[in-house]
Formats: sequence, structure tokens, C-alpha cells
Amino acid sequence: MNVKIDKEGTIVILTGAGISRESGLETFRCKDGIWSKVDLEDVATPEAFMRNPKMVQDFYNARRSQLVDEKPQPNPGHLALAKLERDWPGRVLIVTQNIDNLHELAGSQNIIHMHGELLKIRCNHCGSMHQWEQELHIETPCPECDQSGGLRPHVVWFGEIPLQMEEIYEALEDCDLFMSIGTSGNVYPAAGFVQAVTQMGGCHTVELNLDPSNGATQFAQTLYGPASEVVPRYVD
Ligand code: BV8
Repeated sequence: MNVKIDKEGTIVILTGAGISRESGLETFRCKDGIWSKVDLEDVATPEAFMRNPKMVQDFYNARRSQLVDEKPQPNPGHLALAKLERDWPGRVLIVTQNIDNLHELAGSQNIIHMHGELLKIRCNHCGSMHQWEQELHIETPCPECDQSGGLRPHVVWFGEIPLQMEEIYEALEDCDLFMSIGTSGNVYPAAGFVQAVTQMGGCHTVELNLDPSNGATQFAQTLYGPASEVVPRYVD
């Protein structure tokens, strides 16, 4: 490990779309990123889903079928984090903004998907949650309550509350090392985590990214380059 932390120390790792870039998944705000092709207001807000559910469902259907059909594989960045968790049993938590399944495929187990998961859907009528790999259409009946019109991607849209925030802040309070990997630092509350741990004190902070994020100056340490190179170098 590039930095020495107490052997009882805990590590919180925030990841964003950049860690999955070398596995073939697009980022949002890089050149040719997702938000350069579609307006987030049209596909990633509850208002968009009310206004035009087909456009929203199709946006997530395309991204879900990429995971299911192309089967992108974890890259050395994901794999290094899974090894870190094995080397530091019970003391590594990944908080990912990503809705892909690459951390799981790499073997990481202690993961919080704060923005949800692309391979899960939930029913607005009965609240049931389902693993889902097919296309989802507004008329698809819920496998639980059989009502149609209520199924949506289990994804956190802009204006919605991210998942497991209490657990995340508890982990940030205790951690000795906060790593931020592959995120531009544009989206809150994730972009505010580095400030939170810095204010709480006692935590080393490092940014591993292709280039400086919006929050770069708030990190005690930075290392730039592709995740598949800088993450293994930092954690090995
Ligand atoms: C909230 C859906 C309250 C899933 C996403 C007005 C009304 C309501 C809210 C707001 C408002 N104004 C502001 C807000 C807050 C808002 C927000 O932050 N807006 C921004 C745009 C200003 N946030 C919210 O609405 C959140 N909810 O605030 O609720 C609350 C808060 C706290 C507690 C209780 C209640 C909800 C945010 C979630 C929105 N959903 N997506 C999906 O479709 O995927 S956000 C979207 O951006 C994705 O989830 C994505 O993960 C996330 C962050 O993007 P990044 O991962 O950083 O990706 P990006 O492309 O930006 O950057 C990639 C980086 O990788 C770059 O830096 C690049 O250099 C680097 N990179 C590229 N290649 C590589 C690499 N690094 C390494 N190796 C490489 N090879």
C-alpha cells in the first residue's frame, strides 16, 4: 500500500464512471460522454420519467443490454480494489456512483451502489425489487403484483435521495483512508465526501483519476493516469 495506515484502519473508496472506462463503458462528462449525446433532464430525473417514460426506459434499456450482451469485464483497476479487500478483510468499503456490475465481477463484496444498479428494477406500486436483464417497458407487468405501469430502473435520478447515505457517512466518519477514483467531482453528495472526511479529521485523502477533478485541490495526495495503471500501483 502506497500509504501507511494503521493495521486496524478502514478504507472508503469512492468510484465513478472513470474506473469502468477501460472496460468499455462510457463516462458522462468526458469528451463524447453520455451527457454529450443526451440531456440528463430528459432521461435521469423523475420528471423525465413522468413526462416520457419510454425515452427513460429506452435510455436504461440500451445501457442494460450493453452489460448483458457485451459482458464488459472488470479491468485491473477493479481487480486491484477486490484484492485490497481480500488483503484488508472487513476494512474496505467501496461506495460507487456507478450502476454497472464490474466491482462485483471483479470479486469485491463490500459495495454500496449509492446511485442504484442497472441490473435491478423496482415496482412503484408494490415496492418489490427484482434482478432484471431484459428490456423494460412501461406496460411490463410487475413479477410480484402483476400490475403494469409501475416498473422503473432501480437507479437514483437527479433530485432523488442517494441510497444508504447513513451507512456511507458512518463509514466516512471512521475511515483512515479515503480514495476517490474515476469521478469528476460534479455530482453531490458524492463530490462532497472529501470535504466531509477532511473536516472530520484523521483521514488521509487521495484522488486517482485520469485528470484533476473539480475537487482535486481538496485531496492530500493525487495520482493521475488511467485507473488500470494508477490503482494497482497505489494499492499494491
Ligand atoms: C440529491 C443516475 C438530496 C444513474 C446519476 C437541483 C435539484 C435537485 C438536486 C440538485 C439540484 N442542483 C444540484 C443538485 C444536487 C444534484 C447534483 O449534484 N447535480 C449536479 C449536476 C450539480 N444531486 C442530486 O440530485 C443527488 N441527490 O442531492 O438528493 C440529498 C443529498 C444528500 C442527502 C440526502 C438528500 C442525486 C445524484 C444522482 C444522480 N444520478 N446518474 C445513471 O444513469 O448512471 S449521476 C451521474 O453522475 C452518474 O451516476 C455518475 O456516476 C455520476 C457522477 O459522474 P462521474 O462518475 O464522476 O462521471 P463523469 O463522467 O462526470 O467523470 C468521469 C471521470 O473519470 C472524469 O474525471 C475523468 O477524468 C475520469 N476518467 C475518464 N477515464 C478514466 C478516468 N479516470 C481513470 N481512468 C480512466 N481510464
